[in-house]
Amino acid sequence: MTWYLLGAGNIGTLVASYLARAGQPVRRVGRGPAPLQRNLLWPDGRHQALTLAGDDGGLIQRLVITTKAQDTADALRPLLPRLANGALLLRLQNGLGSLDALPLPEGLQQVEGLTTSGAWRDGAQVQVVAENDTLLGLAQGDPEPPADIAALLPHWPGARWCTDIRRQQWLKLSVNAVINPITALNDCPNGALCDDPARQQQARALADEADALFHRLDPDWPGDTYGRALAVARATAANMSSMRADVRAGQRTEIAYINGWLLRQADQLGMSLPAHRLMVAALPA
Ligand code: KPL
Repeated sequence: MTWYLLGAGNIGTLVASYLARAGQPVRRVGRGPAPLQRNLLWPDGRHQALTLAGDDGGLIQRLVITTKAQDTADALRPLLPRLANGALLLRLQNGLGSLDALPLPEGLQQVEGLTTSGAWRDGAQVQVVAENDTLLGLAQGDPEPPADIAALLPHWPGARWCTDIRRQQWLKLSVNAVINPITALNDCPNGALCDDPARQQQARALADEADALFHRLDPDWPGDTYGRALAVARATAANMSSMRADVRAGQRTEIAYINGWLLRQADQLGMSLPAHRLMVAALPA
């Protein structure tokens, strides 16, 4: 069964290389019939030449979504007539809710992924920086992966099936909702959150509001978003957050799918999250 790939960026290319290793054919979708050549290089010197076949206009029964959250609805909308009922979707992107506004067909199996693997691209060369943990799971918490995912996992270093993906996504989102907008607005590296009292105060307000919301959504929410955000900021001190990179590049940010997602949940519960609302208003969506 062919997989289609929406978003042949760095992570998309990495996933395509695992699919190729697993013997599952993969082609790009929505970018015309021309194939795409990529050469992946690993830090230990290994390399893999990858040819991504172009779009054939066929029925989509397997789809990997690795576009940025803010680009997803526009990219996927024209493809909806090709999406089969019961298709398998694998979504790997920052943020939540990127598919919410789309009239998706019935019975989709939507596998959600979280990864901290990293790669960067120079022309056709994709340099893999790190293959870290990748969690894949269904929102319903199914104990077993769909067959095609089970067949893929052994070929994907660091990947494992996860039965509480939603909790893991919320934990990551809560941290991103603190670090990303503060670093983007202040044009500072992640570590700058740890040593500046004004930024710490901002971080505290965002973290406390996120915890209040998640406690309403899940009484077992562990809290301490502030502590977790600071720990991640410290561990990635020299990094440029993805939102800061988008702002610097003059692009739309993921704000509507990180802090904006929190606001949409809060609105439904009649809660106000003023610190997050400020961030949503301040950053380009
Ligand atoms: O996920 C990230 C991002 O930049 O989007 C963090 C964890 C903040 C690392 O930069």
